[in-house]
Amino acid sequence: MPPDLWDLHALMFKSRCFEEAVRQVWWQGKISGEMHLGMGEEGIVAGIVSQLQDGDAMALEHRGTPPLLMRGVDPLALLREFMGRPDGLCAGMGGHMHLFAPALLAASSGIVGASGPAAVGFALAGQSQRPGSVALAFFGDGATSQGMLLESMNLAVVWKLPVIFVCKDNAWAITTPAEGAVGGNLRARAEAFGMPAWEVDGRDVTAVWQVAQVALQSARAGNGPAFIWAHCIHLEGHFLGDGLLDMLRRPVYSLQKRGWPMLKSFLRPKGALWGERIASLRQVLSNVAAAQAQTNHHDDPLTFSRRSLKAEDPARLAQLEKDIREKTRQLLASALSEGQPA
Ligand SMILES: Cc1ncc(C[n+]2csc(CCOP(=O)(O)OP(=O)(O)O)c2C)c(N)n1
Repeated sequence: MPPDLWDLHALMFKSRCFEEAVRQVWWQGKISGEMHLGMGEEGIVAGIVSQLQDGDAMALEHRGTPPLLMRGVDPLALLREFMGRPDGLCAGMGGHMHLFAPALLAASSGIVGASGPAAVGFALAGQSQRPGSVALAFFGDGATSQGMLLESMNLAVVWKLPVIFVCKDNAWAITTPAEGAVGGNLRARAEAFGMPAWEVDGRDVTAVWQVAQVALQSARAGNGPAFIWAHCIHLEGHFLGDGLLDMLRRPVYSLQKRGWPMLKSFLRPKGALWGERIASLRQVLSNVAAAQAQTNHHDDPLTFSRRSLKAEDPARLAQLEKDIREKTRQLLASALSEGQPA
């Protein structure tokens, strides 16, 4: 049966609104440390997570908020966690990167590549304790050459483990472009390990859903792991306050903060040759341009789903989004008005 785009859009939009609220709280200084959002990845996450069943597991990386929300974690517990509160999902000790929802068999880690071994562990346990279940491993392109991830893929094939390896490829690992760090073709790599692999446009939630359906069926039937390579963008750059995006969004502030140190190092009497300095400066400018391309709303998965739904029933779409916005507003208000628990 084809997926219901209304349901998938609602999942994606809930996640988007929640992360917009998180962004607001972070800029207010009420969340300490870094904050990596999944804005731009929702098409990939919704297309896959919406098909999980009881007993399935998720091993997540530093962008764990959308999958956890879509799997049903209490958003208030998540927001409290990010704010470091003792009544948060992990008693305020995990922050946004190290989350654990035992009832949903979901765990995240900020160690790049660690979702591979964690998913293999989930799948190994699932094979004997929850036959027919699967484990997801979500990771970015920056993790694809990590030894532990490649070892996990190999082990999953050898032991025929029901793992779905999902690469959410935005073509960047912080400021390192994938073309300078990832050799070969990721689909061919996975196939070389002996697992079926698909490449899909992560902006298109329906396309992801369809590929994931085949991958999940295969893993549940005992055929071993599968690999999904999905392309996406990150609308907020690598993390909130991303320096490259900041140069575009707050040029005056950025010039004050970064312009003078950059000029000083550029003009230093000792150091690199002039040609190298100019090349470095050019590299920074081209990274800023690339960061802007990452935030192109034409590539937003919500723009994609909205286009189809608007054509079908604009009033229904407006109402759906209004309701979700209102619920998120109430959630945020209640989180911000709470005192610390005794
Ligand atoms: C083992 C390890 N090395 C380096 C880092 C620092 N680090 C955090 S996020 C990141 C980039 C990850 O890029 P990617 O996997 O493509 O995910 P994205 O942030 O683009 O979603 C790096 C290098 C880390 N957390 N863990």
